[in-house]
Amino acid sequence: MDVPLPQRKIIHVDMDAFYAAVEQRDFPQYRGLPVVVGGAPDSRGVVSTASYEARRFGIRSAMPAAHAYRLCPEAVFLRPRFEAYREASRQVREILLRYTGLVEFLSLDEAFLDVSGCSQFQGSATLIAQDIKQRVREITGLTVSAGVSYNKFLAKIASDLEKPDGLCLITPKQAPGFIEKLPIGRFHGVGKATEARMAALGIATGGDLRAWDRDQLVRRFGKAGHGYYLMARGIDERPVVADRARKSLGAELTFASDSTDLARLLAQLRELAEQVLAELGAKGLQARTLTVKIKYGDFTSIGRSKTMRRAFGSGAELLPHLDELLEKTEAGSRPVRLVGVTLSGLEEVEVDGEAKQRDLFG
Ligand code: TTP
Ligand code: MG
Repeated sequence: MDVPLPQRKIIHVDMDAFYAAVEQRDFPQYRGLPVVVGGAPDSRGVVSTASYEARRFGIRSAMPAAHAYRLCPEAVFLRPRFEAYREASRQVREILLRYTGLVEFLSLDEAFLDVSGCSQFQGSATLIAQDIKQRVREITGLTVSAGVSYNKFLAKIASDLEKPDGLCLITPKQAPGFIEKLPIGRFHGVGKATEARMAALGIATGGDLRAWDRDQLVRRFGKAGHGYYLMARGIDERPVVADRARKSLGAELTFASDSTDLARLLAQLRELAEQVLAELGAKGLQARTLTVKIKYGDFTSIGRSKTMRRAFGSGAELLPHLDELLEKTEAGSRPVRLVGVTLSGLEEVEVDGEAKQRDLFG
């Protein structure tokens, strides 16, 4: 027998144009201008993010910086300052943990909170979200968008609806209407490849997805098909997992075309490692094990790992090992489709009793 679960209250917060917003905060001369943070326009680097002014020119994350330059040559192109982003992220982390210990940080600029058990503001998740936005603005000088709903999937959709500086609620009653029109690529777990497969089946929106029965979806998409079936009906029972329970952190990237260029693979691995390290720092964690993942052109994957004697939290300790692990693969001779970096053996950094303080809030 199915026992109905009590309705949860989930908030998803996502900083607005995060890296670019930090630059505009720290360098007032860039405010109101198109700002592009990432690789140099005359390099093979890519755009990390662009200010909303720059987005009007069509500039987007992950676009080659050279392309961004062609779209808007007068934009201000800046190299990332990860230390500043880590610091802002740390401040936001502290703010969020004051509401509940049930906070799951997804990246430097994004987190889920389960506030079902919170008594502040008579338990109103919308008022809590409003308060979070105000505190983030006061303490960091940055804006954050928040989405409120009864599960993770819809809270994440909601945070994006009124960006920047948005606050949006999707109630159980409104959910079917949103999902009906939602492009399939916005569903949790639907990446580019799945999106294309769905398109081939005539599934472009949540409404199209809903027309498929569970067995058909499972036959086509395996276990994920079951998840799609539920999501199309507004059901997503994934819990918010506090970071203490986390086992590993990682990032990966699929190339537009397979590569045998070792220098390029290494450069990409370094970028991914920087990203994961930033996330690691944002969560107040250190790691012991580094894993490099490679997927070859024929879709076979391998991982090569190294466990350090002491936990590490910075690039100086980690970056030299990327080279060494990459050499233990067939990259260079065999075409590579995807590279990834994972950090595991995570432990909390003990500084100024910060971890203890977290326990108090938890
Ligand atoms: P996002 O939250 O995706 O983007 P954003 O915060 O810049 O803009 P918004 O949320 O308002 O749409 O990513 C957060 C940060 O992560 C972003 O500022 C830079 C970094 N990032 C990359 O380095 N590469 C990427 O491809 C993406 C998407 C983000
Ligand atoms: Mg963001």
